[in-house]
Amino acid sequence: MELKFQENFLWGAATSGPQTEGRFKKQHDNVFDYDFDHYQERFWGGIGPDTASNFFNDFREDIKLMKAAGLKSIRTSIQWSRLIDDLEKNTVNEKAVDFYNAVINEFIAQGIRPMINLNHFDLPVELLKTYGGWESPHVVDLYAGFAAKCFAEFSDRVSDWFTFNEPMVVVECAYLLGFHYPDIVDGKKAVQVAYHLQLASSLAIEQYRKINKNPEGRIGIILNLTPSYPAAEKIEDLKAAEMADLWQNRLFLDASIKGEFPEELVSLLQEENVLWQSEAEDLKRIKENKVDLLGVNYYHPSRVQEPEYSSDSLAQDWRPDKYYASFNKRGVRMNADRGWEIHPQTIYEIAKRIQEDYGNISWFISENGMGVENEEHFKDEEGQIQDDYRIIFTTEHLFWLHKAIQEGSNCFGYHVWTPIDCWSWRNSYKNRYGLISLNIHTQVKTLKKSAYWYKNLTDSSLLQ
Ligand code: BGP
Repeated sequence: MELKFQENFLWGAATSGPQTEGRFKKQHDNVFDYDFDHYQERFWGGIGPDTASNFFNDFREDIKLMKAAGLKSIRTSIQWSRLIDDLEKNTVNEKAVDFYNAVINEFIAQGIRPMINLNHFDLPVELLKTYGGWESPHVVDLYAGFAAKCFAEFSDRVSDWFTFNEPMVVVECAYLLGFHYPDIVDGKKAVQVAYHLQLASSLAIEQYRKINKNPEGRIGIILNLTPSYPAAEKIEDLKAAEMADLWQNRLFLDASIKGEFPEELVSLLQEENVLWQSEAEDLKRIKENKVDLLGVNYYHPSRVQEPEYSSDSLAQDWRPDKYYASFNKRGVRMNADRGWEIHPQTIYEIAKRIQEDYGNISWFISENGMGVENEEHFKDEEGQIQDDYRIIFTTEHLFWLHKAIQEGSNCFGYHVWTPIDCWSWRNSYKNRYGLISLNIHTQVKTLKKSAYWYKNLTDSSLLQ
């Protein structure tokens, strides 16, 4: 098999500030720093984000390794909790500006195009404690101010911007499932937080249109799209799949690309008496500030069936999953280490949907990858990790992406998660995703077999 991708296809990788930089000289703690300080035992191996992969100190060496792994582009993030000195007055910290300038300049010097995301779950914890975080419209305004500072400082050299990474993860993990701090389980609050995250994204875009200094500049959002497959072709499961899709995908997708929340969702939330509080003026700003491009993070599909109502669940407060139940299908391919189904064809279906239902907007795969435990067991005699499973995983996903592009999908790139093994939310270093391995004791970083494979691919744009 030989598949050629278009000449200017953007091959790269994705990472984030909070998962790589470490806490060195940071102005504020974000919610994960705070969570770790108070509930260390909740993190795999009791390891928090203190050092991470030491990007703050090692970024020049790390970027050289990324170049060796064939990256032509990178998506990372600027941490609000590092850039801003006084969160209320929105004043920048000059040393942090110097750091991000040095990082951006180094990427450019090494021929790697920097794409910058403004929020990767990393709300400064003071804003949570003082205002209730994303429950508060004031935090939305502060975020738009932070975004404005980023555009003013860096948009002369950065042409691709993203307002949020996976806002639905903040809503679900922090307000419904109790996975992320502040571990609130409250459907009504979750709905309000979802609305505020969308509003914050739109207000950041509004700022961008005023401040951007780059004629080629564009701004988008990164969404974790999880097509929902019904368990069976029966009306109850089909309905469940539609509801999961409305909540998990269409809420942010419609609002970001079409400028409006799905009508079906708004009516339902209204009927249930949990619709968000909104101002007409803000809904207008959401309508006026649509994205230019879309990033899609794809790891696994979602499989749903009709929910089973018990008297307990009926007594609970409103939650979106009262309309659907997620389940793991038996007999499918799994990445057992992470507990995620492997279903590469879904990438093709996502592409088709963007093409048919979302005006074939310019988009790219902003994250896709395979998290594996105990990779040191796959070392050869020279000490190189032989991660053939990762090469197969990536090849299969790219096969389906290529097919969609051949059929007219407006996809301009692919970013693997992630260049160098990084720290992760609660899972810490349990699952490794990198093209480059990290020894967390010595901070030595070594290219895996997949890094050499990726370089061949990105130099030739030829998938074999
Ligand atoms: C995405 C996040 C990344 C990364 C990845 C892998 O949802 O945007 O930050 O963490 O998932 O997930 P995990 O590290 O939990 O295995």
